[in-house]
Amino acid sequence: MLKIYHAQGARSLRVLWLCEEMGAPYETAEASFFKPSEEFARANPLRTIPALVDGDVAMIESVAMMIYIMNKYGPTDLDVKPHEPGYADYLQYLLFGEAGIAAYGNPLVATRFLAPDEQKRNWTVEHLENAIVKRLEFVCDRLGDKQYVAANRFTAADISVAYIVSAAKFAGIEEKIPARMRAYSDNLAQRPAFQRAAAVK
Ligand SMILES: N[C@@H](CCC(=O)N[C@@H](CS)C(=O)NCC(=O)O)C(=O)O
Repeated sequence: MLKIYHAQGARSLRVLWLCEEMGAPYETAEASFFKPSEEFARANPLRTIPALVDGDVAMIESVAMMIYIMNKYGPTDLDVKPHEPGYADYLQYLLFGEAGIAAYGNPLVATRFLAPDEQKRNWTVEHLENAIVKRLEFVCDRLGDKQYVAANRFTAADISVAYIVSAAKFAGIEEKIPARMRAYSDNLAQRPAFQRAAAVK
């Protein structure tokens, strides 16, 4: 069975949400930044969350985990196939959710919680906040009045992109999330699978 090292609010939410949508069986194990268990440190020597163990497979990248689970435990409509309209958008947003958006949040979280007080509002923090907002505005422009980022249906790309709204409070950018982005994410948050995943401690 899939074992997902998880902490509430961390990117493991993406993986749990996907499993809940697919009905893929999984168990969670506690992952802590501050007091990593030996088991978690073995599963992910970088100690970033999530980590995934499936038999002798071990993974440390949340979007790659989603792709792995869809391919291994699918088929699922959360995935868009090359012959389907929206395939290129799907791939782009699936990766953009992490590489183009959430990754910018890590230095913000670190600076907010770990930097000395006089360095908490530095040039880089402002630059990263603006970079995230600019990218969210790009997503909002492309969304227009659609509910989903690709293929006119709910896909793993939505899970990838929407994660930033759940993480915004840790990065200190809650107030800066564009209203359209919040509406998009609020709509997705009504999905029972999201609610089950978000409730996992
Ligand atoms: N690209 C990785 C990023 C993982 C990551 O940075 N997770 C955060 C929590 S959501 C973390 O562990 N941060 C602590 C650190 O960077 O040391 C993924 O998508 O899984």
